[in-house]
Amino acid sequence: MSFRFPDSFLWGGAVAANQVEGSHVSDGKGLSTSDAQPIGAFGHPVERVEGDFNIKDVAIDFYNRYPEDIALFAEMGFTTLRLSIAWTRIFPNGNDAEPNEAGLAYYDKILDELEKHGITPLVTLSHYEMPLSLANKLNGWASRDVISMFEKYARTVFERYGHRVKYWLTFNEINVTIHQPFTGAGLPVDVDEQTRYQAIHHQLVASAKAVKACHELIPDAKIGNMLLGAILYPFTCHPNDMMKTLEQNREWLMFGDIQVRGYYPTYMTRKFKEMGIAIDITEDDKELLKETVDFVSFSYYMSGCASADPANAEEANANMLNMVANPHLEASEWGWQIDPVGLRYILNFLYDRYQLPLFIVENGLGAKDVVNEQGEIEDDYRIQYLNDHLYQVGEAIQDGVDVMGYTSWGPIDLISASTAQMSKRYGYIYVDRDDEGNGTLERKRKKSFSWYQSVIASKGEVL
Ligand code: BGP
Repeated sequence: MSFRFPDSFLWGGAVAANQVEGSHVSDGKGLSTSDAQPIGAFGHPVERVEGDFNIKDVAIDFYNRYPEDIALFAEMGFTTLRLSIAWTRIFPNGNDAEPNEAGLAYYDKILDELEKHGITPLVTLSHYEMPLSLANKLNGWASRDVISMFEKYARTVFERYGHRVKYWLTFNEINVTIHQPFTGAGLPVDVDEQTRYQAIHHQLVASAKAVKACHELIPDAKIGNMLLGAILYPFTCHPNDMMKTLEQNREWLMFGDIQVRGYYPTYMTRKFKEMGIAIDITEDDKELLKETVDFVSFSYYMSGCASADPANAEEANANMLNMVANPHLEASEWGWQIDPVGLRYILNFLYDRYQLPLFIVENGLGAKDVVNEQGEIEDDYRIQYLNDHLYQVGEAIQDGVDVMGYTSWGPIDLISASTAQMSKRYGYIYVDRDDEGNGTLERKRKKSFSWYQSVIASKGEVL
């Protein structure tokens, strides 16, 4: 591409506390939903059983090895790193009277390290975890009381880090509460629809409270929402498939519409009525929802199709996002369909809808990498995937979309959210650890490492 990305474009990678840090009870940290999952990240074992193996207890030991890892990110030329703060490092039980100073001090050290390398932090307040004690006692976001607890946590970290963190996100993939109620929201897996949507409402109000607090406490910061950008195409051009696609896309766009526009869209209030759901929305809630985000961020891994044909219902129901496979696309080993053009499409689509700056905060290819006899990892498939997607980001920018930056998912191998495995790898940096927890945790540059380095150095010109 002879196109050069704008100088202001932020280049980097994205991680989440529970998928990299480990040290799950160090320095006073409390347990979170993600620590209570010995098998299958999205399960619902609320009780942590002593002696159970949870791969995230050590994860990739970023808690101790962050100086080496951040130095490697800097070597690739990162200008930004997306990371999350673990709520339970700051408030171990979610609602403690005082914050845990050791937890606060840990993120000071991370931010020092980023500053040393000139890397701009982009911080997610809540990435797929909530204090286990709130999940156990209150069913997590089902309780309205959690809103003020989250606000206190958000205010605490804004006050502590606001002088040097200028980019924030509220909830990671907030729309996933529709599909996976436990990990991010602390709800029981068999939650009824009424409770689920009430909990979602509480999360949306809490997100708006965080936006308000951020604007008050750090006036020069920008805070965004974060959506799982699961864009759907119609399976055929049948009008019913078109309508089905519109409806299914609105399941996730509802979150963006509320967080950007400040109120529930009518298509949603109609749907609630049809579902027999009555959400408790107070006048105060309505006022708060008007505190809207400064930018929209999203993850993008795949696209899929929506079909109104009952013949496709079984296929759609078999996966979390109710997608029907697109016959024109290849898929990853985990069945995620690879669609670089879809990234250009979703960028244009979201920009047309919201007219706000967009940030791609996750994108990447999970794969089982092999270390060859020379000790090298030749991940050409990953280079191909990322190259093709970034090329389309360049196209979208030329279409006129305001794109703030790109952080690929898992720049260093980490624990997969959906499988709780180490072997689904995304990194430019290999970590020597297997699904059973064996390995030295040694870091190694993959082939994609120097590729990404050259992309950043050339501001996208080599794509
Ligand atoms: C997103 C999550 C991340 C991450 C990624 C890849 O949905 O925000 O936490 O893990 O997906 O998914 P997986 O790890 O399941 O491959």
